[in-house]
Amino acid sequence: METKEILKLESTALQIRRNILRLIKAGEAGHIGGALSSVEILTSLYFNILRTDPKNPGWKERDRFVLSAGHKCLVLYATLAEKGFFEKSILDTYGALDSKMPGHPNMHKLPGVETNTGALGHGLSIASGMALGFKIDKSSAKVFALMGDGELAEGSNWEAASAASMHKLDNLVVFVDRNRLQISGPTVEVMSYEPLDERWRAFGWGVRIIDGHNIETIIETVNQAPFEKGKPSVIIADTVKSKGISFAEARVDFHYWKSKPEEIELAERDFDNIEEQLKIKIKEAGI
Ligand SMILES: Cc1ncc(C[n+]2csc(CCOP(=O)(O)OP(=O)(O)O)c2C)c(N)n1
Ligand SMILES: [Mg+2]
Repeated sequence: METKEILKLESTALQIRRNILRLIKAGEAGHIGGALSSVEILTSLYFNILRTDPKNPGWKERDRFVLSAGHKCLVLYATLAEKGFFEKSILDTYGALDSKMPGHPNMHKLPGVETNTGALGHGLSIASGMALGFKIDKSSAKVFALMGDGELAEGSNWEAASAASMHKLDNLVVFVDRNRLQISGPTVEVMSYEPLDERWRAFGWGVRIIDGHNIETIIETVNQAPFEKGKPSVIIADTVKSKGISFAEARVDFHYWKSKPEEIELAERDFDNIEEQLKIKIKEAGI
């Protein structure tokens, strides 16, 4: 990929982080950790990979994105807003009773949300059903899903994983956001599913392990899918929970953040620093 394109996507990722903070400011709380760890994944999907049309969210041939770990909704809302699915002012309604952006995504309220999620362990079944439907319809549309690593403790996922490989759903690409934490502690201590790559392979999937914050790697990896002929693909993305907010990074107590105004200010300063670094990179690249 061209440096210019990568830096543009990194700037978009920063803007999505700023949108997430705007949501937190409005609602004064939210699932920040898993939202921030998956910013680069959603940036790559919505700004490079997915065939979507924000002005026509119901376009039949569009690719589908299923946010299986629905509590990560802040990153979905922030990305859809950045992509132009709706006015950014809606971000300021987060936390209000009648908001189109509830604590878990609702497809009947907000354009661009493909399915309702929040109860963990259902998204992979939904995504597999969509992918099977596209096969039956002989559609070229693809299905992408994002799961949390803690979410994998739900047994229903493994039933869906078996079905997806049995039905040869090579039009399905799943990300596991491996930030190594879930709600109450490290995933390996709460309910370990390591080694994840071997487990997915045993269930009949093509597997890649990547740096989940490297946009170029994410895009190049997705472009290689299906990784194995006739198999669904899973990308295990190694990430840092709360990535971008220095005082919250890799801390389980920031799974859900009840924010204080002075913490918001600190987070804004972190984002300003990221912006400064990006400006230097852009200058160095002569863009
Ligand atoms: C069926 C179900 N059980 C429990 C919960 C409560 N819950 C919300 S988030 C979470 C932890 C998820 O961890 P992970 O999938 O690793 O998400 P991330 O680290 O990306 O935030 C739990 C247990 C839920 N939403 N659904
Ligand atoms: Mg996790």
